[in-house]
Amino acid sequence: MYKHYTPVEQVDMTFYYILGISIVVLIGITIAMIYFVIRYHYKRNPVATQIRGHVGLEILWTVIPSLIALSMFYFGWISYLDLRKIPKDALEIQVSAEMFNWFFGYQEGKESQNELVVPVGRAIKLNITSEDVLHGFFLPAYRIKMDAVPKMTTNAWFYADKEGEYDIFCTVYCGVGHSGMHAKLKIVSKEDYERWLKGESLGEKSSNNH
Ligand SMILES: [Cu+2]
Repeated sequence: MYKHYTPVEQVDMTFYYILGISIVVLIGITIAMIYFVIRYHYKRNPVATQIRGHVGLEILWTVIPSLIALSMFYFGWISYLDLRKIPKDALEIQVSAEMFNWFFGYQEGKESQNELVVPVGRAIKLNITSEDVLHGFFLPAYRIKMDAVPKMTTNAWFYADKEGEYDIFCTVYCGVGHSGMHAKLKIVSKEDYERWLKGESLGEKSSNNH
């Protein structure tokens, strides 16, 4: 039913769903607590009331929270599946982490450092690895976070739907330069991407902005 949503939208909807339920539960519990504190204050209720078990109530407060927890899992699971379902026509880019830089390798033999350049309107598949220690590839704009592990390749993908610049961070403490280990994702037009692959720099066009 929500198949047409992107993984980004799905992750966000799951987040707001869980946040919404948390707020409702927080308010509900707080109101109940205040009510009980006042209603059963010792002046109003000098002798403690003994309450026996109530099967109906117990079933209710077991079943309802279970259904809520399961629904949270369901939305999380659905969005996770789409984050893992890499489109077949995705453009593959090699990502390699090394203290304290990100290196990107493109099909045409082109390489770049701390600058991931991709054409707009394409699904991008990242094959991520590390040359030394554990790093974490984090692209918050596309809700992607994936470990970069030495001697192993992990994958992540995103749909480059909008031209622009986005931050890439390392999320695993990997040494003294960890906090400075970031890169930029640059989503450019198809033509700019082709030109860039052939060796032209991207800056030439954006200097028109001045
Ligand atoms: Cu790192």
